[in-house]
Amino acid sequence: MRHLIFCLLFITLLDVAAQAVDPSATKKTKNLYRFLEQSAQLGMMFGHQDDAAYGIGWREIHGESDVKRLVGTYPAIFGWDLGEIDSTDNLDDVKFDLMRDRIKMIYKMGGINTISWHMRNPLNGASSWDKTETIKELLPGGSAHQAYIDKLEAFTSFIKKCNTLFTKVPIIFRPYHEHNGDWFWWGKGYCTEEEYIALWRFTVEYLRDEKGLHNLIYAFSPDRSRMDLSKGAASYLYAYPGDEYVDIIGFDNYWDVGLKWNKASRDQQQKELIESLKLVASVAREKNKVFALSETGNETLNIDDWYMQSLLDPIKASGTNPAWVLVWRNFDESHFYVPYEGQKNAPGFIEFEKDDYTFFLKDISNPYRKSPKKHAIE
Ligand code: BMA
Repeated sequence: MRHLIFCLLFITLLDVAAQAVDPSATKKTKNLYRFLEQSAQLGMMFGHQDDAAYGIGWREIHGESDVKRLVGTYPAIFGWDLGEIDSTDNLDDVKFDLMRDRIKMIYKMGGINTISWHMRNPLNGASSWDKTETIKELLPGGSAHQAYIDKLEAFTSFIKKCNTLFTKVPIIFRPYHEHNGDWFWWGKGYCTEEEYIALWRFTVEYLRDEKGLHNLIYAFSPDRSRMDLSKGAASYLYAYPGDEYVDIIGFDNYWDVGLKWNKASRDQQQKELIESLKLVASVAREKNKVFALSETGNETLNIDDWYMQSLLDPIKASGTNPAWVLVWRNFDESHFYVPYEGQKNAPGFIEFEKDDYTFFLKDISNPYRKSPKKHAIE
């Protein structure tokens, strides 16, 4: 009987399981996607940008991690950025060779890698914060189309260098993030919705169909500060590339968790975090996609009990089950998002890690295997 129930449940899950953008995705990539979907039903993975490359007071030490220093385990999700991919170091001085080695190491220890891309403007070489109207020039026929192809070639060669002897390491790729904001050259105001969509689709098709990369999971991530919660899904879906081109319905939310420009009370911000999570999760549900809080954090963590009260409690209260939450990088004592020993949010972060709902590396079993051990469906 128990066996029958298990089979029925499994069939039901197969039926409703989200489909990845790449039908030819490698088995391990499909398994990872399934893992993200299933593990979200049980808890939320924690991620940290550049965690394995540097932290407060250290750089490039193999095995080191600010998260591990404090709680004894690594994050489950490791964020990386490919800005300045055509050079030897990324925009935050992470050597690409080191990044490649760490990505493989993380894969081997059963962690998950996600890549964002603060891409320099292929049209004029300026930084990603450039405000020149660009995208139309990157599309086929545009004056910088070849320059854009060169970027995608550099991307492809980096992704291939992350392959191990036997595996094309699955990676969650999150390009052109926060595009509803006006701070990047791919943002609102510097291109039309149609152009943004065309660039996204061109990119997916080029990497998947021309370059044969079948180890990518594509994440879409607008910014909460430019979403009008009263407008519902439409405000999230600005320049949405389409269900065939997106695997993860994510969003970046620094706004409702104590950003200095948000003058609303803490209470009000908690309410709006809950509302924003519900809104994006409902889009994900309707589209049958995995939902994630792709970036959040509070720079320098001066707010009391930030991890529990500003982040975890509202997430739990929302009942939305994001697959993961990723906080930004620990550069130095004036720009960090994970506390260090002695910092006032250190005890709260330890509590956050101990909570049954949060998954760090020690809490997940191989996410690339068909039936994850700890997360077997029973
Ligand atoms: C920002 C800051 C910058 C960094 C950029 C890309 O939020 O951390 O210092 O260059 O992200 O990582």
